Amino acid sequence: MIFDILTLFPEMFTSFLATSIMGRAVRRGILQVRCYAIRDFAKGKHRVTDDVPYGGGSGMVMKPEPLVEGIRFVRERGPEAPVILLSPQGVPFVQKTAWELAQQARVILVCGRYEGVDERVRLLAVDREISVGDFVLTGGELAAMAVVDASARLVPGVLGDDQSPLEETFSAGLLEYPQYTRPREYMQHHVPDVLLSGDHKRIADWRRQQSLERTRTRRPELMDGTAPPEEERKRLDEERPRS
Ligand code: 4GY
Repeated sequence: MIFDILTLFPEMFTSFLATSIMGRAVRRGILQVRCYAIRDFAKGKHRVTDDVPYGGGSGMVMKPEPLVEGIRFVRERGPEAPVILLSPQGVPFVQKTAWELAQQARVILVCGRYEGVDERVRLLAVDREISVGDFVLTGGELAAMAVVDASARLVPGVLGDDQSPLEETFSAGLLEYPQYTRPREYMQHHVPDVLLSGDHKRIADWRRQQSLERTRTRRPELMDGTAPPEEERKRLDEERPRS
């Protein structure tokens, strides 16, 4: 999978792409990430990328020309790819979005800075706009890294064979259950006995109960929907009386 990223600060991505799971995927060639400096597409001696907002107000706005020019350049260098702008005005990025992007051969991410991006960039050069959360960052770079990380780890071969993204939080539509490792007792807190029982059925039941309870108390909106989580739906369907 290829990510092409347009940013004013390509150096922000260096350690992210060199470290841990992402670093290994890049070295193996399963993941390819190319960063392009928006400033390289700005004209004039000073290569200015921002300007004052029409209508007044504080802060600066990203000029349209360097962004539109940069996006055109990147699009021409590779297979067809959706152009995605990261901003708080975007459609919420959720696990389902990550699965969807992980199917793409290439994705182009555009990182804004300052107070915003000239509206004509969206109109002329952007296919979709996504937000990683209801907060305001100083730039789209951290959001882009979140999108790359969450999507790339779903590409076959990126995670080790012992880690499956299919049985984790949000895949089941519920929050993850509590996890423990050694030591058995730490600061007077014991690992729950059930996890030492060796009874796989009891362990699975306990974990599901914990997931349900955790979701109910922390994220009730994940449960108040009409659709029950996938796993529960299957079970309910099997138990359904048929006439
Ligand atoms: N939240 N989700 C986000 C963000 C910074 C002004 C446009 C977010 O995705 N991006 O806060 N981005 C803004 C800063 C220009 C990007």
